[in-house]
Amino acid sequence: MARVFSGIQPSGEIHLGNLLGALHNWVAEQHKHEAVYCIVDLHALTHKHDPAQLRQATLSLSQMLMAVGLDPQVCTLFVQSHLSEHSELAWLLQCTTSYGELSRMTQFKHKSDETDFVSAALFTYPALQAADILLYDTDIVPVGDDQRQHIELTRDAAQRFNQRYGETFVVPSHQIPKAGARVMDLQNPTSKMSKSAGEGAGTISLTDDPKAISKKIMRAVTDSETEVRYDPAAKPGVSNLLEIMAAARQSTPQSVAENYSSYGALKKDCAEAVVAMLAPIQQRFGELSADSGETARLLAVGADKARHMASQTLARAKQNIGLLDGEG
Ligand code: ATP
Ligand code: LTN
Repeated sequence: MARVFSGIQPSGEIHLGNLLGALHNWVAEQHKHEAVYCIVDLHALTHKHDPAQLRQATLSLSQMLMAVGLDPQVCTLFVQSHLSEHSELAWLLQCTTSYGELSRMTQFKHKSDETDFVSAALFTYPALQAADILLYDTDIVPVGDDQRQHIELTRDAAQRFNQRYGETFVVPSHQIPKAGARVMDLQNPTSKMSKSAGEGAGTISLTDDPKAISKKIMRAVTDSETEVRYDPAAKPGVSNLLEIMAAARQSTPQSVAENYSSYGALKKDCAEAVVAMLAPIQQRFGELSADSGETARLLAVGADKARHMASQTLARAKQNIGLLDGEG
């Protein structure tokens, strides 16, 4: 059976882009394949953070993932830092990934422009991401469009390692959804909706109440024309609303566009579709957040399952790269 792996950072409020670009696919994949999902708290350390907030965000993100539909009985759900294997393999992959490759990553260029302290780990971030993926002999990585380049780098790193040191890793492929792969900021529709940049009028958090959701969508930036048409280059704001509706209704942006002749009607229906989609998620999230003890227990079970898979791959990689066996 094919194996699916993906990760999400506990770096801020989880938003509509995360849901449509990644999590919907995660939920569907858990029933089709063997699925492993990781809350990548080590990745969240690459930028400025508050320690207490990070701990809380990790807990509440795991509850939100379950509320969205991840079932810890069906998939493996765990926290990255609960396993030392991720950091260990990341070092081996830093040694088999070049400075030039890492320098070409657009996420690094973008994030390093936004901060005054650029950590070394922000630069080597994709090697840790490659370790996450390769540890689980992953075949498929469901992600949003922004992660395409990181998955390419993972493939290159796996192939290079295999060539230099013998067959060690499965070479994975990305899986990017047709609608919702790149949800844009509602106020700035040429930038992606983002956790770290978010929490303003341009980002819909999965915990926003119906009033806030409607307000944000009704105030979304569009353009000075009136025609409802899917054309992301010429009409980024309107196309974003069409994408969101298409993803919420399992349709295509082009066919959604055919039903509208005014921006007002499109916005109203888009807001309704988003509110209806989030209502059951918010209710389950409320229930799950009431029992943090149970969440911690489920995450510990997830970490045990993950360790069982990851330790075998790490041992193989250490052996093949030439490290002396320390077991005696
Ligand atoms: P940050 O802004 O802090 O980088 P993020 O919002 O990009 O965070 P991640 O944890 O990095 O969130 O990503 C989790 C998943 O959500 C990834 O698969 C990513 O591709 C997807 N994703 C993130 N933002 C969007 C978006 N605007 N549209 C579609 N998918 C997205
Ligand atoms: N870099 C990703 C988060 C991430 C990830 C992963 C995604 C870390 N490890 C492994 C897929 C597979 C991001 O910024 N969205």
